[in-house]
Amino acid sequence: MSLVLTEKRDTTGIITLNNIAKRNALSEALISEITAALNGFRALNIRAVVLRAPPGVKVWSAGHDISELPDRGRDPLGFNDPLRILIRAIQEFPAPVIALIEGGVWGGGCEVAMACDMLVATPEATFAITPAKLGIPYNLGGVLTLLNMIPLPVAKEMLFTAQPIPAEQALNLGIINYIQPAAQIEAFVLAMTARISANSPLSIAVMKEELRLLSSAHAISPELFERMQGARRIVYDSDDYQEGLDAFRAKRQPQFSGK
Ligand code: YXS
Repeated sequence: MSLVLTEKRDTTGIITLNNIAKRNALSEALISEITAALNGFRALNIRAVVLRAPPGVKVWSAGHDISELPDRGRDPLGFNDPLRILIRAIQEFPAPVIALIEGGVWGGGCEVAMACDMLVATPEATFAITPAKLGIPYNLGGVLTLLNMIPLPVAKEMLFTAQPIPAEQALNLGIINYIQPAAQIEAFVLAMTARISANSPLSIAVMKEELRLLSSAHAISPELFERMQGARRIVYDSDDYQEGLDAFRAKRQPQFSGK
């Protein structure tokens, strides 16, 4: 069974995350189907992509597939982790990718949505960034994606509380572009992609790449990077990291010791 559905409407490509039973958890298999769809769209004259879940879902994506996270002792979010590969594929796709959000967006699913160029959500949509709930040390690139989208105090609140924020708050903060009722959201997003498709794809592609390069242009010294990696290693080597994984697998609340 395909984990994603793909569709071409004129010059718009639509990718629908379709593993509802697992709440569209971002497994390696699901991610490879999304990246394959994006690569397929590159070969066609696609001028805008919509990334969505089926209409009416309660969960857009439950984030990284926790069953695929390594036990303690290995970086869970290394450069070649599938989630990191997907984030880069979206950011480097040479046309705008619009996230059409219905339902809850969790963990790495928020970073996937926020790696998109624009977000349109239903009023019921929520956004929760949850590494702290699982004892996971988010990675620098991921934190930068969030920092480019969310005002610092709110980014800290979302990361430290792991609680969802509602679509209205995300709209007020400029994290999402529009809120649209579920009955109108697809037509609204397709009207947006039609406007984009009428403009110069070459001009849009170069401006998207300029914005990506400038927003990720942060001078980090080797010493600073190594210091952060060392701090992250203490976390993914910790009892707490293992406890977060074990608790999710056992469907119980984690008890973090701080060790
Ligand atoms: O028990 P079965 O086999 O039916 O499977 C259940 C869940 O185990 C599964 N599932 C997941 N499997 C792997 N990874 C996940 N992230 C994940 N989420 C869910 O899907 C089946 C249905 O789940 P269930 O019964 O809990 O559904 P629900 O409708 O009652 O609740 C939906 C959620 C999303 C509220 C709930 O599933 C949930 O809280 N999921 C975990 C959300 C989360 O914390 N995601 C962060 C993952 S780690 C990550 O993204 C990054 C590494 S980080 O944390 O750093 O941001």
